[in-house]
Amino acid sequence: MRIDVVTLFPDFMRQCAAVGVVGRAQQRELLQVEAWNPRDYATDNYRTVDGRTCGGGPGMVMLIEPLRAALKVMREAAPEPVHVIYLSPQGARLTQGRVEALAKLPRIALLCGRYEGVDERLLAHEVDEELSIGDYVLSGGELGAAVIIDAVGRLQDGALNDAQSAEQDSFSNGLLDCPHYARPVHDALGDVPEVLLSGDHAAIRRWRLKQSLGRTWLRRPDLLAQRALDAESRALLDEFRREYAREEQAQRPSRQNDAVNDDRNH
Ligand code: 4GX
Repeated sequence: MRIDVVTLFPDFMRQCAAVGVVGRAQQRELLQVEAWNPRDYATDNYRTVDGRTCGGGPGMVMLIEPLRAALKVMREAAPEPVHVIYLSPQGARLTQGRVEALAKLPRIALLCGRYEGVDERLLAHEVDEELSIGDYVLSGGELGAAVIIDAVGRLQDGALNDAQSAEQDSFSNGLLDCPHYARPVHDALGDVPEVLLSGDHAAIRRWRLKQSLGRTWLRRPDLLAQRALDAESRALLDEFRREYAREEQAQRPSRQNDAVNDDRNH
């Protein structure tokens, strides 16, 4: 897969894509990340890329012309049509489902805005999709682009080792991940749960699924509401909830969590 980034900070984007799993994916030629600087396509002596907002008020807007020229050269270097994504808080929220779909495309481009954003006419004509990485305001689209490159890059076939396999990730099955432990088995911070040392693979699988279900129920009940559970999962979650209620009663006789738990019990 190839990802083109249109950004005023091409070196930063290249460095983001050079580390860890994603950097290795590039070395293995499973992924290619290229950056294009609209400043290189500005035509005036000052290499201007921004202008005052029409209608007045503070702030600058990225100009059509340098972005259009950069996108044109980028598109001409591609044998196939390129799916262009603009990063902004006005976009649809990025999800693992969307990441998985993007990871299957041969080529995407990420358009990074700075200042107050990009001239709306360029967005209307050049952008296929607007995505947000979350409900907060960044100073530019580059960190959003880095998030997409990372999430999509690690899903390229051969990028992950077996041990890191993407199937066990949080969200790949719509649930949060279970807890993980390594040696030592006994430590001042606590012991590794006994079932994980039992060698009983069926019991370990059930324990992990139960923890995933329980954590999702405790921390992200919105995810559980979107998902129909099979009979085994329903039984495991029931077990988790009964154990949790028992521990809660033993440890915290206070009533202050009743409202929260009432919520979860529906
Ligand atoms: N998820 N930003 C875009 C420029 C901008 C300003 C106003 C449109 C309107 C962001 C996010 C994000 C900061 C990128 C503002 N564009 N990107 N930039 N949240 O906050 O992706």
